[in-house]
Amino acid sequence: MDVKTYRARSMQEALQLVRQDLGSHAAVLHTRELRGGLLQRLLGVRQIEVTASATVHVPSRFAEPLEAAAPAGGAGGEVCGVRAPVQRRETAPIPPADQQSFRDQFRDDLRCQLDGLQSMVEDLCQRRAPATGPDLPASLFHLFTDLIDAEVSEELAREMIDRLRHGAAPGDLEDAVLLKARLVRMIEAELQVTGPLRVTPGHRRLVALVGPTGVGKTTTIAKLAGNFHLRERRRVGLITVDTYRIAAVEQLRTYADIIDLPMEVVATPREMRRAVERLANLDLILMDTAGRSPRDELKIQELRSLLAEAGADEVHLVLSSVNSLENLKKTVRQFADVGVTAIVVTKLDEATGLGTLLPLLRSCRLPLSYVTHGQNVPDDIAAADRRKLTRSILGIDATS
Ligand SMILES: Nc1nc2c(ncn2[C@@H]2O[C@H](COP(=O)(O)OP(=O)(O)OP(=O)(O)O)[C@@H](O)[C@H]2O)c(=O)[nH]1
Ligand SMILES: [Mg+2]
Repeated sequence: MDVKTYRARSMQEALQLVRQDLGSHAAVLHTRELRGGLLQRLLGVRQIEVTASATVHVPSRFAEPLEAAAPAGGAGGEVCGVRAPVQRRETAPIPPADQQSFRDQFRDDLRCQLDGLQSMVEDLCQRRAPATGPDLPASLFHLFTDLIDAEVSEELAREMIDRLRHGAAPGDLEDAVLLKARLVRMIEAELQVTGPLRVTPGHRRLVALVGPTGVGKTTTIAKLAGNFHLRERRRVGLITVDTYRIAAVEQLRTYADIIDLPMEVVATPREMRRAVERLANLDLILMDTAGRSPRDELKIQELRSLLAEAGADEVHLVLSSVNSLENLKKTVRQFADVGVTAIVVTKLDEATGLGTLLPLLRSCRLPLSYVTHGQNVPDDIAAADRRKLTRSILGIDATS
């Protein structure tokens, strides 16, 4: 059986190869667009594969629409010069002169359809990947791959490279340093931060930390308490509403004892009111909460009423940087009801790439307050800093 495969950058080129090799009567058996490697896709390089045969006679891939369009009884058409056999039907014979005009009509119709299809596909490719067209300069290509390596979503990476490209004068595209500096500024602008908690002596501020289980809420509370009490000499107290597990209460109590802080354990809204009253003369009350599965609607509502009863000034949602973007987005959505005002990101020391923060913050429109980068209390915490985070995302040495 004589079946051959041809590859080219366009359908027209592929069919030309078929014609040259197998002659104008070859049958097109199958066509497809190959996905290609990442590099080819990024550069917008297309590859079309056509399978054809000079001897096999089966209905061509192009035959069906032609048959429908053609008058009954056609013995076969020519597809851009390549024969496309059609199934025979029992119909009245067509005079030879008419057969010729049918074939001509066939060919013209098919050419129109193919041209239309090709420009539609090209148009779609351009719309999907405007920044990564065939002539993407190497400097931008490297920045694009840097963003992908940092786990920035492909959509946002494309958008940033596109903005860089369109904002650049022709000479700028050769200047890798300049482009990188612009990308740094672009990322910094994406990262909204709150700065450290504003704790003023004599003005009690109540800050609650909420989030899924095991993300580091209690450890972060201990770090904040340690810093504000031991280093900034503020009067700090702790409340825990995590009464589901004795170990959780004991965990916070251990920190309260070490740092020497008052601590209240609260199980009901009524107890909450009294606890807040007892700590009323402090500068900062930090409230620890039980890890909530974002799927547990009832517990989220319970948390909401406790926070409302406490009159929390700020609610920080604690998220682990180890989680996937989809997971993080889902968590943010499911905690939306408790009135989150900022995001704390933990476990930066364990993250493989911090680029997920960019699409996350863009989608939830919340600022970052703190980041934590280890288990040491109270050291491994810092107020979120745009410049440092951007450098971490792009893997730029902190000293450069
Ligand atoms: N590597 C690393 N580990 C951390 C960090 N923050 C917290 N952890 C660890 O994460 C684990 C869970 O921390 P917890 O503070 O108990 O987490 P939690 O959110 O209070 O957990 P639940 O109360 O069970 O919901 C502990 O082993 C912490 O030491 C961090 O920034 N980096
Ligand atoms: Mg805890």
